[in-house]
Amino acid sequence: MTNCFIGLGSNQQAPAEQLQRALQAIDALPNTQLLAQSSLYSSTPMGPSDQPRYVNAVAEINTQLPPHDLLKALQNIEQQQGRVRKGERWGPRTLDLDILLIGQQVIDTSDLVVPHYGMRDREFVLYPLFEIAPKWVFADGVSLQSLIQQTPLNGLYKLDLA
Ligand code: ROI
Repeated sequence: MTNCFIGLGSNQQAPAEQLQRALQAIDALPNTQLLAQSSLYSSTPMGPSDQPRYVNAVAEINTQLPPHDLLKALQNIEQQQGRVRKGERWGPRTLDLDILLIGQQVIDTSDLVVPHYGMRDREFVLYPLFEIAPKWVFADGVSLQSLIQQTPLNGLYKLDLA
């Protein structure tokens, strides 16, 4: 039983609904419960700027799935929600599900790197994570709070949804 944080992102085909559906699908995975979810945030695209703004969120789950099984399960959800992997680097996407953290585990394999390699400098990951895990400290002693203090919002704001 391991607590794990997942980053969600979408900028295509009703992004907020994509995230809501993905959260339900994650909660329905075997031996997995959704423990917490952040607000939904509107964020400035990282990468090519000629794409729509993203909706981002972070979820905390408890799962007994081994990391690579969890990765496969998340990739299945991405595909079920119409994700097509195109060649374009950092282009628009219907649904992106990233494993950010699995407790304090460090994983470094060709298809899975945990903690997620880019998360420490992405405001659209740090702020939603901070909402649900304000006391998080990385294995090297760096606190999430200290990262937040040095990371500008870059246009990030909470969506006001019913
Ligand atoms: N930009 C934002 N703001 N949010 C994302 O989730 C996101 N995901 C990506 C890239 C294309 C890097 N840019 C993003 O994969």
